[in-house]
Amino acid sequence: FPEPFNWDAYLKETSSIPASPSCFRQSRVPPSNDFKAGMKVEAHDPRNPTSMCIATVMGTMGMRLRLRLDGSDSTNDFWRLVDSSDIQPVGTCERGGDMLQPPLGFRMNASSWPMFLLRTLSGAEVAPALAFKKEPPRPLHNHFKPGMKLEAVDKKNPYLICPATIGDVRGQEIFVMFDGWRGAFDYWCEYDSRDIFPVGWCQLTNHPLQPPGNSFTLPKSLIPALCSSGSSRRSMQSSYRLPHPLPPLPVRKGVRGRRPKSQTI
Ligand code: MLY
Repeated sequence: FPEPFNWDAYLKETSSIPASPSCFRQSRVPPSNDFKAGMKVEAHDPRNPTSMCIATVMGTMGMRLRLRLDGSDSTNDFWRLVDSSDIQPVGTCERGGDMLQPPLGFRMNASSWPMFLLRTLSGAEVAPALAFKKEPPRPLHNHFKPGMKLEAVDKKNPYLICPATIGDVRGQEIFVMFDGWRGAFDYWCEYDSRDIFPVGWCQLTNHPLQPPGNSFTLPKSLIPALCSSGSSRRSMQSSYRLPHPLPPLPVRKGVRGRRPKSQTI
């Protein structure tokens, strides 16, 4: 059984510092999650953001909602925070004189959309207006610096939030690197992305936090030292896309069991 991930110990082991909460577009005191599975909301279609659709809350995790657009298939679920400006109460669209749209890839004939919508909404439980929270303002500037730690959504597996490190900063953009995953899941995003959180956010909001992976790539400069300490040459690999300062070294005793046999250490 994996022990729960402990940020304090990890920050110490890696001698790193967390990005200040003031860097993030997240509320200091996270709002409650008053949504329930089955409730209907209006949501921007992630694949066609100008159109407003009807979505069903499929589940909740911490302050996040797993949403599915009504009339689309189950393979395009997406996640939004309860204080996301991408969601609003059912009826908002119509009150503003706009029309709800079928999702991209609507699984029926377009002509059946009005009837589908009527059926979808008749007798449906809609999320109460009070469940929707105001989106926090964006910080005025990008305060992130390379090496700072954070918690970030894995965009390839968006139900996961994982420990990460700022690898680079360019203007309004930051490079998010997932600790222990050798770059495979890293991405650039805006500093005010809603998918990044201060250290401790998962614990605060009761959302699971993945432990770091156990694959690391070492800079060339450290390879001779390792060779002499008995590692085989095969396991060596030159560095790529290393952040400054360097990512944590994989010397966490007993956290993830033995090293994998692969090229990783
Ligand atoms: N099954 C997936 C999970 C990877 C998750 C990586 N995140 C946590 C950065 C895979 O191994 O591809």
